[in-house]
Amino acid sequence: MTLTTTEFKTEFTKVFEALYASNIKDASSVQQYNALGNFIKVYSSENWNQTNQLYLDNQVKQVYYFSMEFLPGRMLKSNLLNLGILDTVRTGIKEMGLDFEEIVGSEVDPALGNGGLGRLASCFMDSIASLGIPGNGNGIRYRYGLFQQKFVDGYQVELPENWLRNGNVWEVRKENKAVTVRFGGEVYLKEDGKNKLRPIYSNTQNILAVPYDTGMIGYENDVVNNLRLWSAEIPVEEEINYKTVADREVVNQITEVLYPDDSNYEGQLLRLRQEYFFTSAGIQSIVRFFKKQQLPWSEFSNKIAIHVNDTHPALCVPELMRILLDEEGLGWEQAWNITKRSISYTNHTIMQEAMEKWPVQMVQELLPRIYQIIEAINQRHIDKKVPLYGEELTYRTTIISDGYIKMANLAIIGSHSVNGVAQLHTDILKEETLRDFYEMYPSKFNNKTNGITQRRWLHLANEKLTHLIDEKIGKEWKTNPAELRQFKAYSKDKDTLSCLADIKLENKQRFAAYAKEKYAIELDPTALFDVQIKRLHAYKRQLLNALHILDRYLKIKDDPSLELQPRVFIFGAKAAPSYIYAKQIIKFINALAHLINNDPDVGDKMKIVFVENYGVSLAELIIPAADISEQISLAGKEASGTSNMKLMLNGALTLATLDGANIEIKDLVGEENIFLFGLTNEEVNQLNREGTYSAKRVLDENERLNRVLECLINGMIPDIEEEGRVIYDSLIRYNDEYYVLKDFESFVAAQERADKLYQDKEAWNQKALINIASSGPFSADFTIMRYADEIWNVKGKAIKNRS
Ligand code: 26V
Repeated sequence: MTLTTTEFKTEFTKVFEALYASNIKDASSVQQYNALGNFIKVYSSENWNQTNQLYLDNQVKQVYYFSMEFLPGRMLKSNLLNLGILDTVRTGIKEMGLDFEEIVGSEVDPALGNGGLGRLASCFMDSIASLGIPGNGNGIRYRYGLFQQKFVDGYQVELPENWLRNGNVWEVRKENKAVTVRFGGEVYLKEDGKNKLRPIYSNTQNILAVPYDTGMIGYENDVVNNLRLWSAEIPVEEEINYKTVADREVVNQITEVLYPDDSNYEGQLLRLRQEYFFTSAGIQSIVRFFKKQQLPWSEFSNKIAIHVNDTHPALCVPELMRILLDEEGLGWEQAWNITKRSISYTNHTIMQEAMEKWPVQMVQELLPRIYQIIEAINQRHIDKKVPLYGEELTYRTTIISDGYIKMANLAIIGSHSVNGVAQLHTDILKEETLRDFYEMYPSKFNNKTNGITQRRWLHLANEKLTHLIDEKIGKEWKTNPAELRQFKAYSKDKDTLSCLADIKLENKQRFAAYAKEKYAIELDPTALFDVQIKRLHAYKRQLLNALHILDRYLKIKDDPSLELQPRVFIFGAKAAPSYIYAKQIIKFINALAHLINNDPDVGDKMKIVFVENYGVSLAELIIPAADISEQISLAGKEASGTSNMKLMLNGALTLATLDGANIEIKDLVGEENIFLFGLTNEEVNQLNREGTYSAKRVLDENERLNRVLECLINGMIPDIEEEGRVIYDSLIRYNDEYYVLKDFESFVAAQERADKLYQDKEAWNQKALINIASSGPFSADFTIMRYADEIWNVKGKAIKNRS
């Protein structure tokens, strides 16, 4: 199916007129965007329908990716790219006298996730469709996404994110596919006359789950998969029971807003409701689809793979058991085998405070039948494992203990595969965090290092670089990213290196224009752009970055004539609204930025830009403009990281600790093409074991660091009296939990190496090129092929050679 520019213009005009009955030139860019979205929907609808039909007719095995969060980013351009009509449409729009980029920019970026975990889910949806793997996303259609972040006097202020204010062209409401989800009430088991126990419910609250489907368009392969997001509504026949506004609110609340905390578990009832809501709805719709095919139950796990993205959807385990036992009348053993064989689980964090556990009483009251099933799973686990592993080890692995239900334990026991998201992370799971489980089920554990879609993060975000690569090595890499390695052959080619430098400069100019318009900051695009973009968390150590900036500032103040490599420090980070310390770090960095950006002694030697409301769209602007990628978490704490991969793909050099996927980056590019510093995971463990670390001692031994820390409390930085003191205390009084001071010196040394190398533009560009050329293995396409082969056992349309 090819589309000519003329055909596009005719069809697009028709769609517009049908929608708005007016002249397109008078329309707002939102209206133009809406019409273009509708055009794309019509254009791809046949493939969407056919893909569904094909899966059904051939009874192929399908994956269902359950995730509480998806962060798709704007979809207009990526859909055009994947449909193979981006250039045609862009030309057509231009010929019509309209502004393509303005139309693209008027799409709201749906922030239905917090950070890495949600964005990973969306990269995976893109790769699953692009590999032609029969796959579906299952999540929540939040009415409000992650809060909008504003800075007021340098403080983070949160505003509601009404992402649906202009409607949403991509979704299709499917009320014919709605299901009912039951909460609360009482339940008892009753003999059904056929020797089976069936649950009898009373006083339950029944909620209608209505799906909204969005097409996930594969890259030039005619595949359109489905992302299904559920919305909570009052069932029509129960309207009568919801008399007051407050009654109705309880229902609407379920899918009202995304929880903005990705760092700290809080046992909130509404969150548990959300988790069960989308899990139950998803599992019900899977079972309904399976039954339509009239296959025996023994075929279930041959036709269906259910993936649990972190523990948030771990109630998949008891919910599938419930349906198989109670509604389909299967026996326990058969139901349990089906459940385990179908479900797999990914762990995304080892941070103890983020591990989900629910108070027994809460689950008992909200989900009485589910609780009975969890209890039974737990009891059978104990009965089976005590004889094999003894009481001590077995009781450390129970699902229910100390009055809580441990969601990771439920996910591990109820699944056939448990994976970490980078090699080091998986090793830590096996040896430390989940050690007891690894002893019990060694073959369940496996690693799947994260990946990113090169389509959004290179083709779309950095079109110029994409063209350069195409020109040098052809287009094969687009469907087989391992081919990017061919680009290495140009690492000594002066012409290519200078093109690379020009492209980087242009991308930096683009960001500088944004900074100027938005924040009235004048940036020198020839300065070194140093980027740290990720959620604000103590373990990610934005503070270490800021202390280094402060150290540079003091140097300039000592000697304003000092020759220093000019740098622009770019931060993007949201803090969870309840994470006070993280918010204090934001205030500190903003205050520092204010001081430095306005100090005439500094001039162009340093500028700091802390962008407001960091998200997918801003990432697309910042990443192509980066020279340095800051990946400076305390070793052992960052499960993988994914901005590290995106920045590398765009030619930034990584400055990093040996943590998460940074280690794999190092292995791919070689130590000479990365700036490493800091403690290793083993050294951190040893320090923790010894318990003799003294931050105060580090401070006493380092005059430079001492001066830097003094600035937190001596009034030099205006307006951070409280924050400066709290941060100072976290380092000295509370002994620097994340070894910021311990790693300071080696961090500064790494920064100095970077400065020095930047003086030699050719050497720098060479390393940038090697980074780009080495990033193929981080394509999410490869990650997904491994999930497909090793966990899900599903086949794609055309699986290409692996790296
Ligand atoms: C955690 C929690 C825990 C408490 C309940 C609410 C809630 C909501 C979200 C999360 C997600 C935290 C886990 C997470 O985002 N992990 C990140 O996953 C990335 C993709 O695997 C990985 O690259 C990052 O290193 C990891 O921090």
